[in-house]
Amino acid sequence: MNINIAAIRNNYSLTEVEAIYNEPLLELVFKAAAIHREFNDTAEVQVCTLLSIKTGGCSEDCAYCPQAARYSTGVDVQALMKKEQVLEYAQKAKDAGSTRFCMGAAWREVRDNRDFDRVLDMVKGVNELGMEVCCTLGMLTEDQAKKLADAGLYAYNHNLDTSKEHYSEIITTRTYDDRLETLDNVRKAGVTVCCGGIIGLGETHADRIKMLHTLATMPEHPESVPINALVPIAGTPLANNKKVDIWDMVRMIATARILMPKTMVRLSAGRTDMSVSEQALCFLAGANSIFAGDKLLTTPNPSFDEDNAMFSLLGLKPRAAFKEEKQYLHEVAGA
Ligand code: SAM
Ligand code: DTB
Ligand code: SF4
Repeated sequence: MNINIAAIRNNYSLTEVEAIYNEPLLELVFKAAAIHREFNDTAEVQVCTLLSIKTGGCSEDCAYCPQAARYSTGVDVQALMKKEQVLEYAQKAKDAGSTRFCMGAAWREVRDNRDFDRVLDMVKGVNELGMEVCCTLGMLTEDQAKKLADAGLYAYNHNLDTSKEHYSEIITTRTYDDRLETLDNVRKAGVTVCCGGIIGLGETHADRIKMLHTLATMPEHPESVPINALVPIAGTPLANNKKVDIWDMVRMIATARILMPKTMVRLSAGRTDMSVSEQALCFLAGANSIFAGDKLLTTPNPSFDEDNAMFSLLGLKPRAAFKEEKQYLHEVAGA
């Protein structure tokens, strides 16, 4: 199939997405790499550090999640962290080279209470450190999204996880439309959108294609799309799912890159099970962001040292904070 390299589109048909996804693997990687070179600096990888600011005890039934209260996963419930402690983590992450800091809470949704006010305060504090601040706190109203924006929030992570059709096999305590509504509220508040999914949930290739189609046909592409490989967690219904094949990860990343040329495609959960060569393939296929630090939210991740060694081996460099905004201001100033 001929891919129109020059255009950013959001009117793909499902058949078009299917055709891209099903290209012979190396052909797909080659095309994704060409588009990546055309739209982005391929040496740059955004480094984002995650911190679980409120852990465990979640009321939802997401079948993959170590933090759902209803599964015995051995994750200890922890109340909302103190702002000072969060800022200490953020400063450490910044010193280690991260330019984005993402705070996660095991909440179904945000409630208008003192805990939310404390999160707003944390957002302000991390923003003042000069980092791009991201949160993932569950469902949001438009008013809550605006409050987060006013506090300086740069991005909001809210994943679709899988296709609309497969969603109810994985989560029954909320709907796909609930997810889409929160994403809409985030957009309306002028916060950038980080939205992706997980592979290895027992979904079919058709489900993956449908999820990518949903993402790529949003009125605006998400600025960032995390692609997670399921980290199977003992005690959850998906504990015994098969390990995700690296070629499936590469195929997802390459298709996402072709469909959404300027989006940050994040090689997310699952890196501890991947070799450097496998991760290099993902970067070649268009991944240009990772989560760094030895913990994701509750599960292990490669250390800063391991990632630094990988970056120097592959000739990659961390992307600066607020790069898009700086470029925009530069262009507006006519420089
Ligand atoms: N509670 C909020 C929510 O659900 O949006 C925010 C935190 S939640 C843990 C953030 C995302 O982590 C989920 O949407 C899911 O995509 C990802 N995630 C959770 N457990 C995972 C696992 N075991 N393997 C891979 N990704 C996982
Ligand atoms: C995303 O897509 N992946 C990250 C982040 N967004 C919040 C979370 C991965 C969590 C993996 C399981 C854990 O560490 O608890
Ligand atoms: Fe886990 Fe978020 Fe689902 Fe809660 S809502 S169980 S934290 S993924």
